[in-house]
Amino acid sequence: MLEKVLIANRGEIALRVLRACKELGIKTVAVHSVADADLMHVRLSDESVCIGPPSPTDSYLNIPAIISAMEVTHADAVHPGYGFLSENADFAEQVENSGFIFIGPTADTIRQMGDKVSAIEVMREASVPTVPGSNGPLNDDSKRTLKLAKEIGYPVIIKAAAGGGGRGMRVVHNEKELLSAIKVTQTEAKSFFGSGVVYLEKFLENPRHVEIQVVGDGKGGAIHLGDRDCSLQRRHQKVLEEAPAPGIPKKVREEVAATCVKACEHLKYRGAGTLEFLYQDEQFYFIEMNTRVQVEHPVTEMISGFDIVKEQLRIAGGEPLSVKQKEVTLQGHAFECRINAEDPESFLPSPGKVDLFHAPGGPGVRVDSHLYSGYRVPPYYDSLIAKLISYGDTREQALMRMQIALDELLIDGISSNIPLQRELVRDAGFQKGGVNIHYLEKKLNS
Ligand code: MV4
Repeated sequence: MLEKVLIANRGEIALRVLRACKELGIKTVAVHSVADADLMHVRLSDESVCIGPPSPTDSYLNIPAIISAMEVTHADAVHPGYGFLSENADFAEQVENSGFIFIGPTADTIRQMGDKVSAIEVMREASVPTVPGSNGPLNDDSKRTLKLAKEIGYPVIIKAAAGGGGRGMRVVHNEKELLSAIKVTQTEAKSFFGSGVVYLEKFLENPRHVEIQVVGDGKGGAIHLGDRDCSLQRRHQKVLEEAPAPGIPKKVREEVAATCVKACEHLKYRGAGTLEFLYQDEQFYFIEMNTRVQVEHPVTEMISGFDIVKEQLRIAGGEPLSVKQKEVTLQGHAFECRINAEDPESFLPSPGKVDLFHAPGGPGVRVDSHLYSGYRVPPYYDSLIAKLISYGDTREQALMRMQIALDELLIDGISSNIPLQRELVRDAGFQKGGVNIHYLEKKLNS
């Protein structure tokens, strides 16, 4: 088992990882920027190291500084959380080459999934359903590309292989726009990501974003922990998630999850991962895989009773999966509201001093947050300040509990999206369940 883990992240996820380490009796090292000395997990960790100036490039993305901190504190492993270096294959590689453990998949797996073209190829070979498309990079053969798009049918979407999270994509509605759209996307991709490789897919007009949580032991064993619906998003930022995804037929749900497990077994996938799908007309279409723990992992933990972060630590320590698939029972329903320090009208970040923080409670309520009264939200990082999670035996009960919890939650001194979340949990369309990825933006524009 791991003895000492360095937490290469900040905010709520750093605290989440710290708590998991403590439960497992693992010593902790917090690394933080100059702006983050007052973070809750820095206070609660066994040791802490300041790794640089506030700017993420100089601190949380500074690979030599983090590896040096592992050396001086004699940590044996690093947990990257989400964002920052969590999906950086070069970081994982340098960590391992320095004799430390990267808590996550191998550098090769991260690299393979970071390239969307190769991720799709791997999944397709493992019988995971994918979107009809080029099944590979587009080349200079314009005639062939035009023919392919015609066969697939417009609209189509051009995506950068190195993209993801909504950057480097372009929807094409007819053949006269196709070749120029490809050129623009290639040029853009080259400058954004350093690779101009692009691919083509059928553009799905009204899909939901449904993802499947998996965990692999790195030796060919894997399990899934069901699905989550993350369709409520604004500008590719998720706002409110739930598990399970409502209204999906049992057979469809179970079949896709089983193919995800098969794929992870085939890959010898190690650690926690998420396969992202678009879901439309009772069909799943794989689009990307995330090789990290995700912000929304708590909703899966609530319905499975399974601690995903503790399992990441155990697997990194060389232990087998703690449960078999048959022992995974998914029960009840969970929601997560992301609470951001942002202006409710403009959505611009709203850093500053939290004069008062009061967390809600009661049965089926969980708060993952690093906030405390008097904490100053720095302006340099993501605006996520809390995740409010509710659980219930039914979707209705979980939603009721979320409504009550949102009304109890108090954050004074800074602006937040609490008013938006209070409105969303009372929205008729959302209450009905199964809204698509365009629902929130349409609502906000009306
Ligand atoms: C798509 C799509 C429709 N058809 N691919 C956006 C982010 C990236 N992860 C993939 N994205 C999309 N890919 C096909 N073939 C629509 C989106 C999309 C989207 C996906 C998930 C969640 C929110 C979204 C918002 C706009 C577009």
